[in-house]
Amino acid sequence: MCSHCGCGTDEVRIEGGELWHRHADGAVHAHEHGHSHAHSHQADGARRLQVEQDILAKNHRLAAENRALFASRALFALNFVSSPGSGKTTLLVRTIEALGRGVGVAVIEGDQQTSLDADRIRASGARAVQVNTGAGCHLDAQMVGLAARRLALDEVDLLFIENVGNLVCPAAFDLGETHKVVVLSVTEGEDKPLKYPDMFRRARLLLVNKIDLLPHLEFDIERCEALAHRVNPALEILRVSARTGEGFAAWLAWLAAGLARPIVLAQARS
Ligand SMILES: Nc1nc2c(ncn2[C@@H]2O[C@H](COP(=O)(O)OP(=O)(O)OP(=O)(O)O)[C@@H](O)[C@H]2O)c(=O)[nH]1
Ligand SMILES: [Mg+2]
Repeated sequence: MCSHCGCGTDEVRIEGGELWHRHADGAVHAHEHGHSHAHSHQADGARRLQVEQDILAKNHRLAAENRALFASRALFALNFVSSPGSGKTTLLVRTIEALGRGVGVAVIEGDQQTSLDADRIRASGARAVQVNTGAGCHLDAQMVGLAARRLALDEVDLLFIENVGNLVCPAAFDLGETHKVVVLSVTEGEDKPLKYPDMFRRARLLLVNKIDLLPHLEFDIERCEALAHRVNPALEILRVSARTGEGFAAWLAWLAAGLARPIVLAQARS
C-alpha cells in the first residue's frame, strides 16, 4: 500500500535475470520459481497511520541496504521519475546507445503491467529486469533490492531505475539511488514543478525532454525552469530531445561526471 494515496500493491512480479528472493529473516536465496504476495489492508485512523509509518520505516531500512550494495560495487544509480509518457524509456535507450560498450549499463524497469519497456532496453544491448507492480503506483526499495540481485552487478557501472510513471507517490520512496532524475516533457505544461513540488524538491537533475516539439507548442521553457528553481534552487536542469539527440552532449557529460571510473565519451549532439 502506498502511504500517500492508499493504492494497493497486491501482486508484484519481477521478470528477467536470475531468480532471487528475500526471506523474512533477511536471507537472500535463489529459487526456481516466482512468488506472488497478497496483502489486504483495511486500516483506519491510528492503525492506518501506524501501517504507513511501518511501510516507510521498512522502506528506509531496505533503501539503506540497497545504497550499501550499490556503494560496494561503486555503482552510479539513478532513479528516473516522471508522469507517464514523458519519454523515460526512449531517453534510456538513446543514452545506452550513445554510451556504447565502454560503460556497463543495467536497467530496472518499473511498470504496473507488461515487459514492453524491458524489451526495448534489452534490444538496445543492456541488461534489464522488469518489475510489475500490479496495482502499485511506485517502486519501493524491496522491489529494487530483489531486482538488483538478478543483475550481474560486478559488470555494471551505471544502474538506471525507471520508476512507474507517476509524479506523486515515487517521490516518497527512497530506493537507495544516488540521485533522482525527474523527466518533464514539454507537452505537460510548465506549471508541473509547482503542482508536484515534492518530486522536483527531491530530484538532483531535471531533464526537460521533447524539446524538438517546442516550435509546435506554447510551452514557456524559461518559466518552467524558473518554477522548478523556485521549488528547488539546487536543481540542475538540462534540455534534451530523446528523439533527435539534441542536448545529449551535456547529459552524457553529466553522467560521466557521476561515474566512479573515467570514461571516454563518443561525440553527441550538443
Ligand atoms: N517528439 C518526441 N517524442 C518523444 C521524445 N521522447 C519520447 N518521445 C515519445 O513519447 C512517447 C512516450 O515515450 P516513452 O519513452 O515510452 O515514455 P515513458 O516515460 O517511458 O512512458 P511510461 O513508461 O509509460 O511512463 C513515445 O511515443 C516516444 O516516441 C522526444 O524527445 N521527442
Ligand atoms: Mg517507460
